[in-house]
Amino acid sequence: MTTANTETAGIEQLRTRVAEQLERARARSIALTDAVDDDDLVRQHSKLMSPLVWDLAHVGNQEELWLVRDVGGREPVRCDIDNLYDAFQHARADRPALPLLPPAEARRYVREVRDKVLDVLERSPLEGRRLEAGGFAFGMIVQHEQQHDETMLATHQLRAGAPVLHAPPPPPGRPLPAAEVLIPAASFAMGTSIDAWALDNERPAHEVFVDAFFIDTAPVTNAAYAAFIEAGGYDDPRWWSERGWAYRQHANLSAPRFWLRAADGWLRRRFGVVEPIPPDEPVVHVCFHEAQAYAAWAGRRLPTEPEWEKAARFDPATGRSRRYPWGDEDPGPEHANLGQRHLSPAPVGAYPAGASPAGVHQLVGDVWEWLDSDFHGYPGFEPFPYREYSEAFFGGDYKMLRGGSFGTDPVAGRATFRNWDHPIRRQIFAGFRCARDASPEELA
Ligand code: AVJ
Ligand code: FE
Repeated sequence: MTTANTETAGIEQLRTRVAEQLERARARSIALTDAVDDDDLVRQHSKLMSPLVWDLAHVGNQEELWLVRDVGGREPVRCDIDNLYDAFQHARADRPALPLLPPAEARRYVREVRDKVLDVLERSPLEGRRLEAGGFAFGMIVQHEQQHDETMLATHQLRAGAPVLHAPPPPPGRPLPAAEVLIPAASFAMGTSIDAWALDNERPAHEVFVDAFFIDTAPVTNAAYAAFIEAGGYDDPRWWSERGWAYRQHANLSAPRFWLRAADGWLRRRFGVVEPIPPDEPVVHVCFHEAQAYAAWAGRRLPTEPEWEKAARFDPATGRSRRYPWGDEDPGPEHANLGQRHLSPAPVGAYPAGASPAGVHQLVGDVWEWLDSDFHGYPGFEPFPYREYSEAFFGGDYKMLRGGSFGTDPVAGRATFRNWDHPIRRQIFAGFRCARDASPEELA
């Protein structure tokens, strides 16, 4: 083939990939909303969450704004509802009271938008203009829908009633050769300037020096976390930050969210099922303050965001940063527990093929990991294409989360992907792992 033909073939492959990703995201949104009746769709299951029918129409509205109107230059599908589905106009708690599109109308709306988008996709050069180059705007909208699908999964977890979601159990755990590994001092390339679908807050790539540190080879398990509870960790302010202790008192925290104390141990409620807590699964549904208190009790600390990303991406053999801990290859079922394939974290050691070069396991998938870092732009950050995706949150009361959970789609599972939330949030699928400084003796 000539160079021009090769390029055309590349663009057509990209077009096919975009169409597949749009379809996969939509299949998931439909599965999560078809699983319950209309009454459940419009109801608020928790003040922390939107009604599911809001998420659905909001996903369609963002798709209309960016792909139909901006990329496609088409007339609005509906110009009367933008304000209703603008996340900055209405807090989640207020959304049920809005004159939202009822379920049947919301479904019709997202279908109509999608039909137009498939036509826009056929006509886009997928190069040239920054919004279209590499299919960026399409990728952004796919990731937006998938992020809302994870939010909808969290709403399902909060919902009372019989189970409506089903999935096979995760693969079994395996013993790990070490509890922690040393990541030697060195600078590494953090973030990316070349990943076509990376969002603005992941850019640009920049060198960061990270001092030597130890990081756990696995996230903290339910069994380890239960030991902290049994040792009185929730009743000893020594382990908590001042803010953390104030919140622990105010909210009367005594265990992860969804844990239930039983006569002979702990149970949990997971998507409507009450079950014994698997000891070797990563703990989930703890807030940043609980993670930090556990780490202090264990004589350790949470990793920082650069430490986490270096552990996840740096390849000492080549000096390069990888796209994922295991390499540049897209996540398969052998690498990581992503994509709502299972409806829980997998036990520690379940993904040996997903380990990093240093031997750190389950960095991607299973649970989001709380980090001791605030949300800021990287040096050279530019908002693109809109301030409200990232920049509006910089410097706010947020802590960083990395690595994705079992509820995160692979399209948002790359190791540069950044997530953030308030340090008190527990409904998200978040856990943590610990780290510690390396002493001079250990480095000698
Ligand atoms: C990056 C997960 C914090 O859900 O608030 C969705 C993603 N941005 N719609 C969120 C997002 C706009 C965002 N998080
Ligand atoms: Fe959104």
